[in-house]
Amino acid sequence: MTEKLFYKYMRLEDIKIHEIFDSRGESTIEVEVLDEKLNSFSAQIPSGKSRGKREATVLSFKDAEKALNELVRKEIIRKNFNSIKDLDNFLIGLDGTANKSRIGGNLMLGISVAFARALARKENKELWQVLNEKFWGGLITGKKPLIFSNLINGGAHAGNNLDIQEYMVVVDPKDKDYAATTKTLIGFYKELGKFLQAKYNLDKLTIGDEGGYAINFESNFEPIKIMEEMVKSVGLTKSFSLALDVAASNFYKEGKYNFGGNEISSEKLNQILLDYLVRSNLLVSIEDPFDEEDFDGFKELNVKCPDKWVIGDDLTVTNPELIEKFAKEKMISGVIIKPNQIGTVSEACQAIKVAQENGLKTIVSHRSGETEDVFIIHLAKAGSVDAVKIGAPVSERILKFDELIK
Ligand code: 2PG
Ligand code: MG
Repeated sequence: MTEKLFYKYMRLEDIKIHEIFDSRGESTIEVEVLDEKLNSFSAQIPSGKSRGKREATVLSFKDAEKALNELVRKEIIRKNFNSIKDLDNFLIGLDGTANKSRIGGNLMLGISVAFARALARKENKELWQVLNEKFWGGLITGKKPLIFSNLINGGAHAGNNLDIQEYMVVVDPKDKDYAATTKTLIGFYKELGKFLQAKYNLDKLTIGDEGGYAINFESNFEPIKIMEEMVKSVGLTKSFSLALDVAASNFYKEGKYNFGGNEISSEKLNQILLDYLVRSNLLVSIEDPFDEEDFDGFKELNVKCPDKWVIGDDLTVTNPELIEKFAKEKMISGVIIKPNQIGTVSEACQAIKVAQENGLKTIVSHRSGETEDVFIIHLAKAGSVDAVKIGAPVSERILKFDELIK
C-alpha cells in the first residue's frame, strides 16, 4: 500500500546526536532533529544484549557521530522528503549495505523516529495517528494489546543459574483499562517478590536487566511453577497467563544446547519444552525456543503446538523478508517486532504488516537496555498489534505502561 500524502513535504534544518546511557548503564544514542521552524524532536534508541546475528549494525556513539558528520547530515538537511518512507528509502540508499553498516541501524532509526515526530507536529497529530494513517490507511481496530511483562530474569540478562532468559506474565486487559491492569500487575510483581524473598530466606532480591527478579532457582522450570501457582492462588487465571523467552541462541554451541547443566540435542530441548507446556496449562507462548539457525527445531515445535504461540525474535530480527519466509515455512506462529533490529520506522511497520498478512501474532518489544522513549507504544497502537513486551512494571519501563494508559 502506498502512503497517503497529507502534506507537501517535510524538511529538516539540522540533525544532532547525543550520547546517553540506557537502563543497563551502557552508552547509546539520542538523535535530535530541528524542523523548518527550529522546533526540536528527538528519539532515544535502546540497545539489546542478546542480539540476533542478522540484526542491523549498531554503531558506537563515536562511529554514529562520525557517520552523521561525514556522510548523513549534508545529504539530509534542507532536502525535501514527502513521507517517512521517502526519508527511510533515502537513508537506506545512502547506506547501501544489507545490514546498515555504514550509517548504523541505531542512527538511522533515530533519524527516522525523530522525523516522524516532527511530521506528527506538523500535522498536529499524535505520533501513533500519523503512523496509523501512513502505514495502515487509517484503519483503527480498537484492539487492546496484551502486555508481556518479564518478572523473572535469567540467561544473558542476569547473573543467576537460569538458562531461560525471560519468564513473563501475559496480562489481558479484557474489559479493564490499562491503569487498572497495570495496578494489578504491579501488585502481582510485588507479591511475587515477597514470596521469593521468604521462600529463599533472602535479605534482598537481585534484579536483572529488565527489572525482573534474578535470583537462583532449583531448575529452569521452577519459576514457571511458582508463577503459575501464584496466578492461581490470587485468582487471576482469567486475565493472566505465562510466556517464556528462551533466547536459546545464547546457550547453543556447535550443534548442542547447554541447558540445565547438560549438553543436549535440539530434539531433547524440544521434548523439554513440550513437557513444560504439558506441566503448565497457563504457559501460552515461547519465544526463540531454539538457536537462530536451528530451523528444524522451530518447525518441529510449531507444528506440534498449533494452539500455542511459537515466536521468532533472533530468528526473524524484524526483517519483513525473513518474517514472510519463516511464516510460509510454518516455523513460527508469531513474531517480535523491535524497530532497532531493522533500523527504520517504515521497515518496522512493514514487518508488522507482513506478519499480519501471514497470520502471525505480532508483539512489539522493548530491548534489555531501555531508554525513556515510548516510540514502541505508538507503533503498537498504530498497527493494532496483538501484544507489547515491556519488561517489569518498574523504573524507566513504567513510562511505557504510562503511555499505554493515555
Ligand atoms: C529479547 C530482548 C528483550 P535484548 O531477547 O527479546 O527482552 O532482549 O534486548 O537483550 O535482545
Ligand atoms: Mg527475545
